Amino acid sequence: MFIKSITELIGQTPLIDLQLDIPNHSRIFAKLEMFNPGGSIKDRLGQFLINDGIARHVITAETVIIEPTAGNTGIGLALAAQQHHLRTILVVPEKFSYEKQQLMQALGAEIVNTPSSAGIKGAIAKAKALAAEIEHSYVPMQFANPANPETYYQTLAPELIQDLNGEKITAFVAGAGSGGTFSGVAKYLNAYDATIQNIVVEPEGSILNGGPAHGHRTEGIGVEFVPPFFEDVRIDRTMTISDEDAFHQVRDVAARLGLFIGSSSGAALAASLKLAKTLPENSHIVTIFPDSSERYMSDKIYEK
Ligand code: MET
Repeated sequence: MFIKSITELIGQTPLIDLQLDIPNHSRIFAKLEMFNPGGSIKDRLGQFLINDGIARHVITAETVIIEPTAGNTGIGLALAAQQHHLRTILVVPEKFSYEKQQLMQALGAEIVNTPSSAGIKGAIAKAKALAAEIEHSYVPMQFANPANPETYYQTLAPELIQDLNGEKITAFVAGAGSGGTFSGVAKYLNAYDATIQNIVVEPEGSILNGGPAHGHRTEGIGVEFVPPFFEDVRIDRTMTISDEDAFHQVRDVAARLGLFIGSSSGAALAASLKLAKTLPENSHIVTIFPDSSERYMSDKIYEK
């Protein structure tokens, strides 16, 4: 394969049949998004948000990009912004992994940290405040921009259909942070086959199940407010997964399948396995593995 820019490698990731031994012969397929060049599913989003801003003339040569992020969206944005030499400021709650923050800076982005206790809402507020101060700034705002679900509607979702080559999908299972991946893919899949069930995954401490908001170790998913993108998508079930269950899967797939996955992938797999038990024989579950464990080594992701 010959390429002229690393960004040519965004998308067209593999879909793996995990070949798990599930008693009712159901199969779980996972989209391996860690194979994007920036190491996560958010490369797709970064590229789409920058191209969308340029197409709408809200991004010009002098624009300063500002975005609140848990890190992966920041890496994706920094990668795309670098191609256009755009100054990029990423607002990141300090709790998010050291590796992700180093990678954003290595790509040339500046980081502004906000207190972990203020959550992602604190980072959103800080990004808005910076945008009000800094001239020629543009906040893509992944938490509200319809281009976020649109990214996955146009790229990842059709890839799933192609990858499966006509195999029926029983359920789509995905975590939600901004909610863009879940909503965009669910919408596309339901237009293709309305019988596909959409299952959203959150860690304990996220609010979708009505429980109290609190911190969790599972990183990159979990919401402090219901994503606006959920308004026009059918959610068949919300599954709340403990950190313990998510990290158990992280260790298990490394040991058994040779796969390095982050904790949001671990949560998606834990939910898929629980769901499989409730589905008919020979069901097909499709899920997403957003990133790799390698960007969480400083958080001791493999230690019990
Ligand atoms: N996963 C998205 C990001 O990396 C949203 C995180 S919200 C917990 O920015």
